[in-house]
Amino acid sequence: TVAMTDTEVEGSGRHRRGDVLAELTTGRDDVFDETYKEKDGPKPPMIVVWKNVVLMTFLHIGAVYGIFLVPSVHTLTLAWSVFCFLVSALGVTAGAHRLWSHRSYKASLPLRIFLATANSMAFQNDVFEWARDHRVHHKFSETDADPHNAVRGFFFAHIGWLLVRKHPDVIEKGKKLDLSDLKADKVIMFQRKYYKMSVLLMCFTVPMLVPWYVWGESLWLGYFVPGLLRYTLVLNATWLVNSAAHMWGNRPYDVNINPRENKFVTFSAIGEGFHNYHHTFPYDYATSEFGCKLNLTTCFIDFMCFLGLAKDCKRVSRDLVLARAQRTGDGSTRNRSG
Ligand code: ST9
Ligand code: ZN
Ligand code: ZN
Repeated sequence: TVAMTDTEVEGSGRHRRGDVLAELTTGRDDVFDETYKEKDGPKPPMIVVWKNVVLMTFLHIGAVYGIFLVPSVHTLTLAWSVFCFLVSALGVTAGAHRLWSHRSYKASLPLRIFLATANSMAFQNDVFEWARDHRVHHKFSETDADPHNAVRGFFFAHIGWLLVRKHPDVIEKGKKLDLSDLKADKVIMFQRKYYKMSVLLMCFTVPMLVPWYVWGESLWLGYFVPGLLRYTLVLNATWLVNSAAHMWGNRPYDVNINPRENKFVTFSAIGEGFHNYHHTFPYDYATSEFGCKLNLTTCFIDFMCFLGLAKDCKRVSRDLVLARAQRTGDGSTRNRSG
């Protein structure tokens, strides 16, 4: 199910190698656009959205309260919380990110329904909006047109960008993206249409009701631990990719960009911390040259391929990775895992 294997690329000579790269990169709206220049003059004022500040504050207070409740929950509730963490995380990593933002593999209808449902459990905006913001993030990385521009500091990249109005360039550039593939996906349009209801159900109600119904956990504990605390942890694990992995770590593939290989983020974001690799080769379904290593999301996609529910995984050849690392990397080739 891997579309472009090493042998295929290696065995076909220099010219063919170029073709493969062209095939991977042309006509894509998630590849860095070097021609974009930020506008001169003063930056537009930051407009705080107080409603979001209040909601995010309460969410995090609720999550801290949830941490104190952890010792009093049933062991099965803890296991259920971990399960909900992993399902919602996959809805973001294997779903919104690798499938819908980057089209790095193909998924059958049942898998897309699962991933969209899991994505609603993660409550990070609907997939259409997530993928639109993510494509501008790659195409205009670390500029005014990047929604979570890490040049504006850790706090802005982590959560601050969700608390203020967007820079006008994000919207201006975002409107020019090709999003026809997302509009044509009925699963995505369905999730967008019923988004609020799906979040209420998947992010809060199901995580709370299952422990109550199946092993008699209190609704209170079910709401605060697998509900609020788990949700807040998934959010922060995701946001660390935008903040920490754009600031701390090695740059083995391209030293000219800010995204880095960050082991801690790789662990907490189930395989999404190989961020220097990912921004260099955004079309690689494994988001790393190491396949399944430290990368639960890649294992999951491989397993889906094995079941026949996914196919056509795009992969960058080892040759190409090595050549690129030699040409633009920071020299940390011995320890490319970050
Ligand atoms: C959340 C998202 O947390 C997290 C995403 C993280 C991404 C991470 C990526 C890293 C790599 C992947 C790794 C995954 C790891 C996962 C690990 C898991 C363990 N293009 O938005 P509005 C237009 S969400 C084109 O209101 P404002 C559009 O017309 C958390 N157009 O802008 C839109 O209308 P419509 C929960 C765009 O007013 C209109 O503008 N959610 C674009 O500036 C207005 O849009 C929240 O907290 C674009 N890019 O407000 C909600 N953008 O919608 C937070 C906008 O009809 N959001 N337009 O199309 C908001 O409240 C607001 O968006 C705002 C900005 C206040 C932030
Ligand atoms: Zn990034
Ligand atoms: Zn990406």
